[in-house]
Amino acid sequence: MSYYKIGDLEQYFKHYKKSVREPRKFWGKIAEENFVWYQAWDKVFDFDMEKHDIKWFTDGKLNIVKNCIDRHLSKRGEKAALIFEPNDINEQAQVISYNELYVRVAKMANVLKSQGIEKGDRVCIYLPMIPELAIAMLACARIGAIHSVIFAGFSAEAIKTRVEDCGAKMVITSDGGFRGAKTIQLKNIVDDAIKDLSSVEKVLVVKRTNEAVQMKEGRDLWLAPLYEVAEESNVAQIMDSEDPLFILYTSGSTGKPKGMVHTTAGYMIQTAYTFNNVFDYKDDDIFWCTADLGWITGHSYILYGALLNGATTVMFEGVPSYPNPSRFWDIIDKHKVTQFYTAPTAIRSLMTEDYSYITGHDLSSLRILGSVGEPINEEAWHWFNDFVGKKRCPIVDTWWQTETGSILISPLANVTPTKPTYATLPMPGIQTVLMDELHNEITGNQVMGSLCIKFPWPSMARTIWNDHERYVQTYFSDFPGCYFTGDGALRDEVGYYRITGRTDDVVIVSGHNIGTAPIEDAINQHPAVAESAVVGYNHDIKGNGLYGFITLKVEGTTRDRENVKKEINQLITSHYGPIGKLDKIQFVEGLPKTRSGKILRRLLRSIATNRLDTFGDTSTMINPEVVQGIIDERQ
Ligand code: 6R9
Repeated sequence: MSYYKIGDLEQYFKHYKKSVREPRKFWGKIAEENFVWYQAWDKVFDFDMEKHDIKWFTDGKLNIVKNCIDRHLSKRGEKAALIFEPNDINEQAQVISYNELYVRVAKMANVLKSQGIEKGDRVCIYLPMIPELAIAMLACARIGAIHSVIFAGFSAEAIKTRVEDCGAKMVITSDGGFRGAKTIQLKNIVDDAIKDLSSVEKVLVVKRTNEAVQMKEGRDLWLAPLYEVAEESNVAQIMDSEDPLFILYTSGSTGKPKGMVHTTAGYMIQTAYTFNNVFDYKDDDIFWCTADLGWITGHSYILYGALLNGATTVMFEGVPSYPNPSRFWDIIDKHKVTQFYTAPTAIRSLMTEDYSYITGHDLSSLRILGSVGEPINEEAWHWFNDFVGKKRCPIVDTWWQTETGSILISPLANVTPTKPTYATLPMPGIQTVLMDELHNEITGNQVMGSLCIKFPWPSMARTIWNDHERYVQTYFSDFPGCYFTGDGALRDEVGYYRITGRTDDVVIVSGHNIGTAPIEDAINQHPAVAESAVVGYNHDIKGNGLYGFITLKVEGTTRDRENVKKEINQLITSHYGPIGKLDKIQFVEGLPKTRSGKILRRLLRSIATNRLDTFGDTSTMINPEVVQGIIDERQ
């Protein structure tokens, strides 16, 4: 019996049970039957939960890139691996076959080696969404270097913190990057970031925009001449199952960003497995995930999960609004995309555009839609379902984290019946539990609590780079014996999970615990509202009051604002109950967001509570320009 593919709901329950009762057998079989190894593992897992030392597939030897590329060559060498859609509609898309990808990765790997990069060295990659980004990641993995991708929208300060923390020996960047109508001068930003850092020996520069850049003698090298002369084949490095594959930084509510360390075998197996089942992958699919590769979603599903399955994956350099808001629909139509995986923030922004941007595009190739990054509000869910999926594509609302490596709670397309705003059921192998304030497990259904996982899973991050103590403190100290996700969730009458937001975002109003996501859901039903974020602030009578920051759709801005406020509170009362009514409402130009589209509620809370000194790490903010306006007009 094979456990790799789940065919129907009954089989899902069967596999789930098996994964809990006999995890060694379950994961062992998946690992054995679907991947190539140089040497088999000794134990499927080995945990020391005193030290939080977690190992999967001990002493196994493999290379993830051999699994992503080499083993596909005999069967699907000419199949498209990557489709690159450039920012500029006048530039031709590139289709890169598995054969070509092999050569490009091998050449890049040889360049890295020629510049002194060895197994275990850290390489930071600060590139726009161009094929070289994916190729550089794979080249690192091929030679055993640890990649750490830094999103190309980050500031010099954010790069500095990351490069310094991981002690990178090399930075790979480009002269510049195209993003919508803008050009960003990446090389200049890198120069600024690393001027005082001694660990960086080489900066490798890809040509993309032809910006003029300064090349520092002895440190900076253009990629092209080195790449030109590099050998077209490369023997992949033999890696241990637990050798680090990459470090990816994620920001916490306090302190510097955390360098989450993912290792080789467990990450490989679970990203491949979840890609295949969540998106009901079939051989001829064209998979498009709109995330940036600098985000965990890009790592696991644009790149590794997709290539491990021999899939065709689309990489888009630009933004949804350029040259106009029909760009996403253009791309789906042009490349005949079958799976479209995006974020609620993108859906909400496209929803505010005229429907005519969608009509005229043939979206009939679509089979499956996906959402990730934030709770998807009900209105966005329905719009996605009705107008993009035309009510015939299942929506997989996938819940997971940088730390979890792969999707942990999600419907399986064409297997799990969906329910708007619910991430539904845990993946096989994932033992989700809800905990109360006294740290006891809450059993039964129709309950709410802190979402924890009580058994390790293969793709979980193993540590925080250089700070194992912080790893233990952050994830394993709140609920002893369990991994704490930081999110709250409710479990409905059939056992489906709905994520209610970060538990930091729970507000206690007059003694009632209020998750902000369902209130935002109600607010977003208002026809004039584009987006909303609700946070708590100190209130003399209620303990905490609710403060709503709201952006209006263009047509909403002409309405009488006092009326809109009243209607919003009426909506909350009827959908949620009067306890959720907002005490303060502020209409704002934009909500502060992270690069992956998450609303920075922490920052809004600081503004609402008048504590402007508690902003914390804001290096991941994509639109700092909106903050001052919000502060100036705060109520
Ligand atoms: C993959 C990713 C993780 C946090 C997570 C949660 C929120 C992600 C979600 C979701 C509700 C979903 N989140 N997916 N909330 N429903 N489908 O986003 O990783 O950037 O580390 O963020 O995002 O709060 O804890 P990351």
